[in-house]
Parts: sequence; C-alpha cells; structure tokens
Amino acid sequence: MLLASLNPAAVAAGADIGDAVRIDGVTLSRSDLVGAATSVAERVAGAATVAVLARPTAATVLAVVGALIAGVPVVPVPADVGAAERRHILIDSGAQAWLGELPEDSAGLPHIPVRLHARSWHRYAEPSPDATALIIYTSGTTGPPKGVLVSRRAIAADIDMLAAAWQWTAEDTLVHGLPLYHVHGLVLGLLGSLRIGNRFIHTGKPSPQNYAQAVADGGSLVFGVPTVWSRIVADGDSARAMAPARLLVSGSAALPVPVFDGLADFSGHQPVERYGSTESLITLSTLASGERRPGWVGLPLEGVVTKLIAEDGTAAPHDGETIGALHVQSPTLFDGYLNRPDATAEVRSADGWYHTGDVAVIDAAGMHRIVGRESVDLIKSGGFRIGAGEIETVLLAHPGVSEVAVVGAPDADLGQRIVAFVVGDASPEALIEYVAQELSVHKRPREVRIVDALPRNGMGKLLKKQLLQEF
Ligand code: MCA
Ligand code: AMP
Repeated sequence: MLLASLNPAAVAAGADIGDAVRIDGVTLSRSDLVGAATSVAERVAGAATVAVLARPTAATVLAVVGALIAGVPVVPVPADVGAAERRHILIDSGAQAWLGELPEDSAGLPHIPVRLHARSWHRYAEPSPDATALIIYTSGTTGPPKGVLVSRRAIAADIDMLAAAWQWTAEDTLVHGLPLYHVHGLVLGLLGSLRIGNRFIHTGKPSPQNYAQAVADGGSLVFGVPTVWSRIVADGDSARAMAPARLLVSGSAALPVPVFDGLADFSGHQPVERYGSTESLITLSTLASGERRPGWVGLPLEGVVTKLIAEDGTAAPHDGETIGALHVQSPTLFDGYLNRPDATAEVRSADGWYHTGDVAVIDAAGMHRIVGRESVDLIKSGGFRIGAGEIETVLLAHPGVSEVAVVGAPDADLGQRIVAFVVGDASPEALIEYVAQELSVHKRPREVRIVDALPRNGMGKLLKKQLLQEF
C-alpha cells in the first residue's frame, strides 16, 4: 500500500498515534486523515485527473491523499501560479476539476471542495502500482513546463530507498516548510511521512525561527533546500536550535560548503546531502551511517546505477576528477512527459537510462559530486527549477520588449537569481510584475537590466556566457 500508515484496518484497530500531520494551524490524526480523505475519494472517484492548488494547508493534504486513495492522478498546481502558466497546466494535463481550494480564476473548471470534518470509512482497493500518482509540471530549457508522470511504484520505491539510507522510521518527526507542489516537499516530505508513519510538521514559511520552533516541538528529521539552510546558518541561534534533531537533510540544489560547515559548527550535525530530479526522484544520497562530505551528494541509493559519459562519448573514469554527463537507471524513474513523446525520448533511452542534464564526477568509492548543468538555460533559484526559455517567451510577448536574454546569475542566498537583459522601453518593475502575474511569483526575475543590444555571434546566436561574465 502506497500510504502504508493510512491502512484503514490498522487505523481502525487503533494504530492512531495522535497528531500525524500538523499544517497551517490544523492537526490531523491518522484516523482524521483516513476518514476525511476517504470522503474526498468518494467525491473524486472516477475522474481522470484533478488539479490541486497546492498551498500548504490541511485541504491540500486531504485532496492529495483522497485522490491517491481513489486512484485519481493529481496535478499539483504551484500556489503562486500566474495566468499563463495555470492555463498551460490545466489544458495540457486535461484536469477535470479543482479539488480542494479554488483559485481566483478557476478557468471554468468545476470545483470539488474538501471538507475537513467529513468522514467516510469506505474501503477502496489499492490502485495498481503502475498507475500515475502525480503529474508534476517542471521546466525545461525552452518552452512551457512539461508534465512529469510519476507512478505510485516510483514514489514507494524512492521513499523506501531513502528510509534505508537515512534510518528513517515511524519514530521520527519530519519537519519542513517547502512547497507541496514539487517532489521535495510533497513526495518526500508529505507522502514519505504517510508511508513511513512518522509525524509530519509543516512549518508554514520556512523561516529560521519556524524551523527552530518545529525542532523544539520534537522535529527529528529536517528537510530544507540550500537557501533555507543558508538562512538558518546566517541566523546562528536557529542553527544552534537544530542540535536536538537526528538528521538534517539538504537537497534540490547544491549546498554551499560554508553552509555545510556552518550547520556542523552550530548544531553539531553534518547535513546529509541528496540529489535527484522530478523525473528520477531522489537517486543519490550520503548515508545516516556513512561519510558526509561537503560539496558531494553521496552514493547511489539501493537499486540505482549511474554512469558518467565523457565528451567523446566514452565512459569517464571514476577518479574523482574526470567530468562527464550523469545518467541514472533507477526503479524510481518517471513514465515520460505527458503528451510529449519527443521530449521523453530526448532524455530517456530505450534501455532505461535517464540523461539528467547534470555534469558530475565520481570517485573510486562511488561518491558523486555535481559540477553543474549541461545547459546555462536551466536555472535553479531557491531550489526551484526555472527555464530561461519560458521567461524569455513571456517577456517577448510584452509590448515594451523587443529582445531578451535570461540568465541565472550566481546568488549567495538563492544559489542562482534570474536576471533578464532586455532591449526595449518597458520599466524593469513592470516586467518583473508581468512575469510574476503570467508565470508564477517564484519565476519572476530578481533583476531586469535594460541594454542597447544583446551580445550575439556572427550567426545571430545569443552569447549567454558573455552575459554571465558580468557577474
Ligand atoms: C515578491 N513577492 C511577491 C512579488 N514579489 N508577490 C507577488 N508578486 C510579486 N511580484 C512576495 C512573495 O509572494 C513572498 O510573500 C515574499 O515576497 C518573498 O518572496 P521570495 O523572495 O520570492 O521568497 P523567498 O523567501 O526568497 O523564497 C525562498 C524559499 C523559496 C522559501 C527558499 O525559494 C522556496 O520555497 N524554495 C523551495 C523550492 C523547492 O521546494 N524546490 C524543490 C523542487 P509571502 O512570503 O508573504 O508569501 S523538487 C527538486 O528539486 C528535486 C526533486 C530535489 O532534488 O528535491
Ligand atoms: P527538479 O526537477 O526541480 O527536481 O530539479 C532537478 C535538478 O536539481 C537536478 O537535475 C539538479 O540540477 C538539481 N539538484 C537537485 N539536487 C541537487 C544537489 N544536491 N546538488 C546539486 N544539484 C541538485
């Protein structure tokens, strides 16, 4: 069973350990979760796909769990989504209704509300492990985001692999304040807790103070993106407040070495770092019982195989120095991009290898270090994956823009920050707001530079590396 701790028979027999989920001021026991989510399942059963506006609330938790009980694929929609991106996600996914919260603009879809106090004790058969659990939209280098088909089998396998690597058990209390529309917060944080059976605390905003409070409340397994950890270290007191936790885990982007060292100094815990993607789920991690090496993301999880392909197409040696393109094989791989067999074929080979787009080195002991991305057009900002192309397309539709180039500039807080170089006569503030309104708030450029011309080569191709040299 995917959400093993919500087994109705066990819950009815009293395996209810009190507060299973704490989120947005609401506390749900396992019995509350099973009863209310099964009531959601009754209202949603039979739908082909539903969209969930994934704000960190109890309604979102019940919507996702209810749809999973009924075997209906969920499209988590970013809480801060703008008009154009919402339109794209709804049309591309074919979502038939909004389940849970209704956004300001429902785009004409029917609404299935979630009632926190409704209860049903109907027993649903467990859907096939091959069934799609989630369709998660994620950015490529160009074009609008693609819907990644994530199966129930992949989710279950990933959580089990991570439980072994992190010694994660029902005795833990997992803490995070991340979005519930991406793998990190939703699959690992929420669904992981509901599979393993540990308590789950969502902190709301992932501020250093909220993390410190959640650990004081018993948090033992703490998840964050590097920006969250970096702010905790900068705060000092909050970093010291991590001491009673069992394991601090960082992922979604590279954890800077000074942040690793700061956490170790203040809290006494060297963080575990792990690596993955929406398409592959988490495939590499350092171990609760093993070496944690600053700047390195660890070993393949049980069942994962990796290979490094050098520029000449041969296998790169595992000498800790030779750089190659990272490919992974894993029971956790996605089932393709929805409606995009072309894009799927570009990254997934017939024999089951996923081409990650990341460049890495591997040492003789099998430890992996991520060196960077193959393309400058895939940006990671605050742990969010953002395509330069999608932002350029939107900005080009603005009447005040005639040419644009978007880059990810190095940023001490966000890892990379989005900077748009624009030829045109619009104000930077207006363009930033335009992207926030059309795509999503977290994709807005943090900086717009109005320039006379963009650097191009003789063929007219943009020279982004030249733009990046300005930083
Ligand atoms: C600013 N704000 C605006 C605007 N500008 N609101 C509307 N329109 C605008 N133009 C508001 C925001 O809504 C927010 O308000 C406040 O300003 C702060 O926004 P911002 O500066 O963007 O947020 P931040 O505090 O800098 O965010 C940092 C963060 C965030 C919390 C670390 O980047 C984050 O949550 N990152 C996690 C991403 C993640 O989970 N990635 C996992 C992908 P208010 O605060 O009032 O709402 S999965 C993955 O990568 C793989 C599988 C893996 O390995 O995990
Ligand atoms: P996403 O699809 O949003 O999950 O983003 C996946 C990408 O995030 C990967 O392909 C990497 O580029 C990056 N990433 C995730 N975890 C790490 C990590 N620990 N270190 C460096 N990059 C990471």
